[in-house]
Amino acid sequence: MRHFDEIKMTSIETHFTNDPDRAKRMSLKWEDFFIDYSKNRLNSKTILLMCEFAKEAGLEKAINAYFEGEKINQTENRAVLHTALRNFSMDSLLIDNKNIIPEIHAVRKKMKLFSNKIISGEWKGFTGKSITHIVNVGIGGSDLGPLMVTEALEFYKNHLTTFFISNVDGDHVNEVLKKCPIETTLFLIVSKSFNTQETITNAKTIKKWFLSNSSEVSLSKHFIAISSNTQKIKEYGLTKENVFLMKNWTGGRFSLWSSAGLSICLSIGYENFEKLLKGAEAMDIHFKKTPFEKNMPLILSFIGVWYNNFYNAETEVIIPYTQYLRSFPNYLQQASMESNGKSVDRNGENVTYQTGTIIWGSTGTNAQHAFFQLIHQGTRLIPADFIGFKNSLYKEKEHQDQLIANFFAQTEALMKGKKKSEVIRELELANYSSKSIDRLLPFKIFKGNCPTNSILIKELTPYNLGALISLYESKIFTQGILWNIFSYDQWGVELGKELANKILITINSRSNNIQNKSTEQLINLYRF
Ligand code: G6Q
Repeated sequence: MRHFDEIKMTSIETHFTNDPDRAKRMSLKWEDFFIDYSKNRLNSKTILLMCEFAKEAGLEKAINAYFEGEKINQTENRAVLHTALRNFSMDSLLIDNKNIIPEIHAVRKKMKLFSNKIISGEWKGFTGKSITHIVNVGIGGSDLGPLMVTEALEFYKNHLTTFFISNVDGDHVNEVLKKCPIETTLFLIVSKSFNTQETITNAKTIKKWFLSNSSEVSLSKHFIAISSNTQKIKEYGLTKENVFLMKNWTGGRFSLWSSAGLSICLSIGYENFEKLLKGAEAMDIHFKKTPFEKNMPLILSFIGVWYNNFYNAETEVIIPYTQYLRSFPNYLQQASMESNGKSVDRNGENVTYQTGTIIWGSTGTNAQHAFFQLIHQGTRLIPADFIGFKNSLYKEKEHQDQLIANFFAQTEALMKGKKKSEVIRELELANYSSKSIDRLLPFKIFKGNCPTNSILIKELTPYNLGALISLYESKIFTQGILWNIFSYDQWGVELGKELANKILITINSRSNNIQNKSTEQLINLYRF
């Protein structure tokens, strides 16, 4: 706190004046990644103190426990092992006295064989035609990750058309079915629990649609289940050959690395899917082995905590300067907010400080023409992560130069703002009268001093995307340790699932077990 008081009034620009080497010192390089975090309201001492804080919080031990499969998801008594799904060097990892690695390899092999058959056209639908369309049916973690990655890697995509159905909104499922040829569409029902209302309802509707023009025996040619609930899959009508198993140590929001990522594997082929995993593994190794002060996920997590808990910033905005990453802010929103949206610490006590940051964002340059106004001139402090790629995939130099110029210009403008003298000079040059200048001045001044991290990556490849996702996963993990909360349960989400079922019973039975007058009024309005 003393350090915060010392530097809180120092602007980012003044930090640059005080330390001419700052840009170099506050930049990190790793493989194809470059992170410049010098445009922040902090100095080297801040990072040093955050490193000490992390040590005191037992981060090193926590990282080992995480990767070694200790049951760190204590409220559900589970290990958190999405990292094992992308580990290519380990032969053995014991969970409840069972080595889980051979099983991971077996699932990956099954994904490889299956996706090869679908992509090559060897797998035939019920009329003997090859598959042309893939539909992923799932919600939350069983949707957001696969959707985001499939979009992000569109450049590497094969001939298969891919759709995602998530919402229980019947219009959503019907709009997608309208575009799916029944003879050549493969449905992936992705639900770890196979008990999620939205997914099961959509799966039943799709099955009915399918059976209206084919027979039960054809189901196995068009439906795949990805789940850990073998009993429910059987009830749905699928046998073990059409099942890809998920394990309970794979958290939904971190499941794209598992068989839940089958839609990714089908879209870009197994080799590219493996590259995605390998990129994530490489970033995991960086996270585990790099000293705190040079560690990318750690530095990002320190900066997040710094603004959240000292400057009381409430949100963080993510701006990828590529249209491919249009769903990345959405994906991170779940990964971060579901993990760290907790108000009870690891001892079960209410926390006395802010935890999970609100994550939002959209692509640049589009966002510049929309909500950037509030970041530049609004009343709130909104730290931003700018993410860009040095090379564009179609090598459109004119476009890429403009895109990157906007990225750099915005981080510069957010930091510098526009000073009174600059505004006066600008208006004088445009021949404004001194009266008009006085009147316009307050509106045209930008206070600046808005913090940004610049994440510049060589190219959007499957490998680099894997590393980017893993970078943020480790940031989220670290913040959970610093805030002393459990990041891997989601009781708030479970509550939502229960409540909807209760109201549904009321709607269908016409009885009334709802206590609240407002809810009752809404139900009545809907029913009659
Ligand atoms: C993720 C959450 C949640 C979950 C969905 C779908 O971590 O637990 O988003 O992924 O509720 O759950 P199922 O995969 O069990 O259908």
